[in-house]
Amino acid sequence: ETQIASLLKSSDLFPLPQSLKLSYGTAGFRGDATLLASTVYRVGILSSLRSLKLAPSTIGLMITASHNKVSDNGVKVSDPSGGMISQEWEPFADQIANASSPQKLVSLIREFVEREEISIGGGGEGEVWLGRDTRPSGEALLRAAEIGVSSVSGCVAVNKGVLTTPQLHWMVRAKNKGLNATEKDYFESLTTSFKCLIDLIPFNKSSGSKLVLDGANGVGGEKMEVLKGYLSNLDIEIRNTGRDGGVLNENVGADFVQKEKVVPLGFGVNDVGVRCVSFDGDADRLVYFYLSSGEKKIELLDGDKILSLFALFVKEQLNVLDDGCCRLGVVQTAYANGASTDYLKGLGLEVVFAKTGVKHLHEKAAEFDVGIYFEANGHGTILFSEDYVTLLVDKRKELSEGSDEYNAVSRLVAVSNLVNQAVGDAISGLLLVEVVLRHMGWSVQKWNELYKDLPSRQVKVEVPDRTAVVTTSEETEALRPLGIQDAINGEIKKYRRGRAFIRPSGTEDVVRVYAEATTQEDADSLGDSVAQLVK
Ligand code: NG1
Ligand code: ZN
Repeated sequence: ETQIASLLKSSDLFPLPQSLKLSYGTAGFRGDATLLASTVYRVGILSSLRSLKLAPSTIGLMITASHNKVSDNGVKVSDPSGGMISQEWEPFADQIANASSPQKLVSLIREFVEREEISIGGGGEGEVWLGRDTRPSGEALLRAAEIGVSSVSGCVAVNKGVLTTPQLHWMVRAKNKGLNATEKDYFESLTTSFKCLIDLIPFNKSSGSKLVLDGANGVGGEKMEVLKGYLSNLDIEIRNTGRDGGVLNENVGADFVQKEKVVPLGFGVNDVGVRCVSFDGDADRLVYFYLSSGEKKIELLDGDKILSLFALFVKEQLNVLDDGCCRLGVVQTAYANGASTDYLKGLGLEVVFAKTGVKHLHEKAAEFDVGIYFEANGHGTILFSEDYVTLLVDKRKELSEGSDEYNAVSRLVAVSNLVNQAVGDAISGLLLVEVVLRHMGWSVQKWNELYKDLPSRQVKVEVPDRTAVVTTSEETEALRPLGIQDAINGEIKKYRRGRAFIRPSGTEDVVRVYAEATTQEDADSLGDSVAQLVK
């Protein structure tokens, strides 16, 4: 009863704004920051319950709206593994976020606690680690989260300050594994494995040509500056750190660069030919690009191309080991450029498709010994199963130091330490791209030639009810409205290498149309005619 009184009292501090309807969606709750205090407070409560349910365990709560505009904010929860919170808890998240009064909120919590058999007020074993990006609204929202967390008795909130989303996930994962889990440990783990990979490059030991980073005026640029202090062998210039007056995600960052295919602010004619990379606002996505002429248009190396580079490198090591028993797989979504899928299949790789949203890709990648996943927008990582890493470490003991096999095993183990095993991470992704390019002796232009993207086009269609569109599990075919897929197929048939699909967005109130063909004109025209069918 004291627990209930405490919840009623604290929830009075955070009334629900009228007309707010929230859904946990593909990437947590997001919206205008001024409306989110009650939501974040409630997610604080949920995180505490999650921690008690899985006791003893630490849960992560991240305050960010990623690539969205600076006046937005959002909140998402990390499970002890460092992955997104189990999808089984999403309906409860939706319910409490939308509960219309403190009484309603408390009764929902009460029911849930009973059903899930969560024991509250026991030994004080609940712990939630909080992080936020650089948004000005983050500080106050973090306080709301702290109040939510500690209103559940026996739970403590630990403020970890400004972090990238993947840093918080990494730290939560490490903590639950009983490993060193500070931000410094994160940087040390990355730099140690990066140096190890650089030392394993057969010939070229040069520090490579200069890389220029667009930090999206967010947390990523700031953290890369810290990391730079740990590294002597990475020549990197960091722009759009947010300190020079630029606005978060405004005409900068990975989302802007990938969607608009033009240079971000702060880049121009002087950068022609230079290798450049953009992070998004919370540094869980990256895309590379370069300027081939003095114009604004860029050559984009998106998530698909990063995936292809990584797959090639991992495959090369496995070939050295002649290890037929390692199951290497890659996971893409329907948005992956068809040319990338052809390329990957051409390498003899197993390619599987998942629904949009990294939690779906992550799940499928985890089924392999080594599973590589990327969304075209630059969010992805490489997952190594624990059994496979153990096998590699054991195998290395039998190999003679310096042999090709020994080096290949060492590279794979180092990659498993470098690449964030919890979520996609722009910082570790950048380090691995830099390693692989130096290993291959490739320029960014040479990397871009792995395959040529098919022209594509995306259209957003506003409809009265986007849930009227229901798709197959891989989202490549529409089951509903009845008959629409036949009509889409009819359009596709008119184009050489035509491909198109529709799906309801998980983050916006629209139906998305994707179209691809051999010329831009054809892709545009296919996209437009499919959009007409949706209207
Ligand atoms: P929706 O709105 O469900 O298409 C978008 C992106 C996803 C993912 C999520 C989360 C596209 C086509 N979709 O999802 O890849 O990043 O946002 O941020 O880019
Ligand atoms: Zn992001």
